[in-house]
Amino acid sequence: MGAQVLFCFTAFLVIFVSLESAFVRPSNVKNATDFTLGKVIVKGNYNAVNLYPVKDVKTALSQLHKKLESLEGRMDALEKFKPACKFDFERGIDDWQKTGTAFNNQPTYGDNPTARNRGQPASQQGDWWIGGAENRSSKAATAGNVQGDGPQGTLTSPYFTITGKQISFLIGGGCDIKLVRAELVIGNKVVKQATGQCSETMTRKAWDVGAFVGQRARVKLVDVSSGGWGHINFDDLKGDMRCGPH
Ligand SMILES: [Ca+2]
Ligand SMILES: [Ca+2]
Repeated sequence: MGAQVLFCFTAFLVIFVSLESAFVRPSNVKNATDFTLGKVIVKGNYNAVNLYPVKDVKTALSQLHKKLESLEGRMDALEKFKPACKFDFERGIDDWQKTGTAFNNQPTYGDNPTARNRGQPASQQGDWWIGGAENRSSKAATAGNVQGDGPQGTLTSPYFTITGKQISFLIGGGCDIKLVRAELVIGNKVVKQATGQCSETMTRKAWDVGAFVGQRARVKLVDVSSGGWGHINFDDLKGDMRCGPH
């Protein structure tokens, strides 16, 4: 009987020592189920998972971090291959968003002011442009038709990202910037404005946008006038800008 007790005690001692050596707890273990690996807190029954030395985990996290940085660098590199933004309305108003009725007939085809002998050529880029007072939304429509200054509304571009110092555009129509204008909008803030010269003829204007590199922006055409010269003309927005979600 004494020999049996001694055998059982010895067997228990061997098993206990084996278990303790198999599951070495880190010094910062507060209880049997939680422990930390650097800043990583692992919760649960760690007897049921594989344990790795802290050094290995830190090495693995460092390698993962480097791979993520490399991937981010590649995505930045791909960004440079995206085509630059250009809004010239040669294929319609694209994804520009309308409110009100001022821009219902847009874009306008051809030099419609000259077609009605206005004496102020539109000087548009290509065949299509935004002519706030015009009413010629197809080649087949009667040349020279107008909707006049009465309608009011806005026309807002899709988002683009500013990538450099300058964007430019053709602008004409009214000349009261309080009533008819183009705005550069970043977030909900208007950071630049421009208007025409009380002539249907568009001329190129540029905005210095160097302070906004990397920011998402939109251009908004505004017409809140129904009086004389209560319209805005616009075309060929281009420059240091890229389209897309970034
Ligand atoms: Ca055009
Ligand atoms: Ca108007």
